[in-house]
Amino acid sequence: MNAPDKHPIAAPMADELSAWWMPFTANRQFKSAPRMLASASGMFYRTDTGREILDGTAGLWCVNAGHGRQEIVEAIARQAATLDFAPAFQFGHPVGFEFARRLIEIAPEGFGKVFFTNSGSEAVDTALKIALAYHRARGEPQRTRLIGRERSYHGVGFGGISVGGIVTNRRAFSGNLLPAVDHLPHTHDLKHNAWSRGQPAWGAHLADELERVVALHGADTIAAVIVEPVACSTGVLVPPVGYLQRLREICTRHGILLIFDEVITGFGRLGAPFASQYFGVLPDLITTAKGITNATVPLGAVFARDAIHDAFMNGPDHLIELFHGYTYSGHPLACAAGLATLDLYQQEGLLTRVADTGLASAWADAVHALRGLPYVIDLRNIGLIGAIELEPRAGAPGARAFEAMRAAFEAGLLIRVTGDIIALSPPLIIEPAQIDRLFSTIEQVLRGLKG
Ligand code: PXG
Ligand code: PLP
Repeated sequence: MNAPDKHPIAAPMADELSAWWMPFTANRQFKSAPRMLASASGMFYRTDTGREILDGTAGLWCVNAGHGRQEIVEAIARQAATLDFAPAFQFGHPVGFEFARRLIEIAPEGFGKVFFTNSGSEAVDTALKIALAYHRARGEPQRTRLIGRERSYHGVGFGGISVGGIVTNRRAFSGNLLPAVDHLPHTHDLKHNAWSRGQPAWGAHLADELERVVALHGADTIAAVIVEPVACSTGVLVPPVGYLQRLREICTRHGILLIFDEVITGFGRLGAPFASQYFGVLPDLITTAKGITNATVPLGAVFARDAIHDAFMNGPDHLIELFHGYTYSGHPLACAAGLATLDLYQQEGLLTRVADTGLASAWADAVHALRGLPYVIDLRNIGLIGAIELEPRAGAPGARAFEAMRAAFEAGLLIRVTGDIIALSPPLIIEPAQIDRLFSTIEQVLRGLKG
């Protein structure tokens, strides 16, 4: 504790929050009026002042089984005491293999392999790299181009922001994004698909834009197309009827891999384990994270069809087949948390609860009952996801929804906003009375907006 003069004691309060440079946050605004979540249980957070906050967003689209689940807490503690860490490069551990086997049981048909990462961003970068290396392994190394979509979010790695379609996430880094990338148009157009209940009828033809991109660049230069089956972060853009099927057909016709980014849609959000099963469309690779451990320990995973993996399994058997991996790939604590999470999902039927119990349709009714409230210009829903699009305030885009987010928090409800869109995605354990409470709070907030 020498040289205290070089480490002046911070002025209390203001500086207590200064050290954490917060992610995707208006740091100065937050630190001037913090919204502090101190504990959580079931459907609720509790603030540092003891106020109860209904979780309308499953944390950040990830706490699918609700908060503080004892079985997961205990599994993590047991694993930490048994095997805290083991290298996964050239060594292995039982819980990693067991979790991969269990995941395969709920995966879409033909998906026999799992590659572990620590986040969705890493899962996306991993899937893009597998796609490039796959074509090389098969003798088509010139397939290097990656096709993303406007208004898509694929995390924040350089790969993910390159194929991603959010200008604010790209602008500051635009000199050094991946070079061989193109984008499809997004499918959201209020002139044609406002007030859609579930999938919009209009818009399947937008998948044909992939044929234009193929004609422009040549199919033999394109490695993969990556899309979120439902684009969630940019405001809940639900795929038009037939759109994903058409993307699949075009990719198959041209030997292009199709990657579904299911970081949000995986693990029951739509009422099936994966969106691939919900929509009846089989991609070649699936990226996941978030709900895979109920968000208790960071973990991501890429699911691969056997044929993708098997294309790498040649050459001398002492050689590494894929030069890729993370120190914490398949971390024992994350795998133990994931196994306990899967047990809960299965015991409580959570991966299909939204579809099986009529929850999706009660949810859709509740979302669309907001029609006519102040500033609401669109409502949309799918599975246990809802979006309320507000008319932007003149000259201040985003301000109205930001105000709604702050007001909702004051009223005891956690919502997520992007631009002037409110996104809702509560834990899959939500009960009807809590759906009522959620939407009556939203109604009160919208009626209270100051203009
Ligand atoms: N792909 C998709 C489709 C995602 O939704 C990622 C990749 C990246 O995952 P990680 O674990 O690296 O964050 C995501 C993450 C929001 C919000 O409010 C969404 C995400 C993350 C944070 C906030 O919409 N999605
Ligand atoms: N940077 C350095 C200097 C490293 O040694 C490593 C891993 O050994 C990394 C980055 C990558 O870290 P991780 O494997 O956790 O992604």
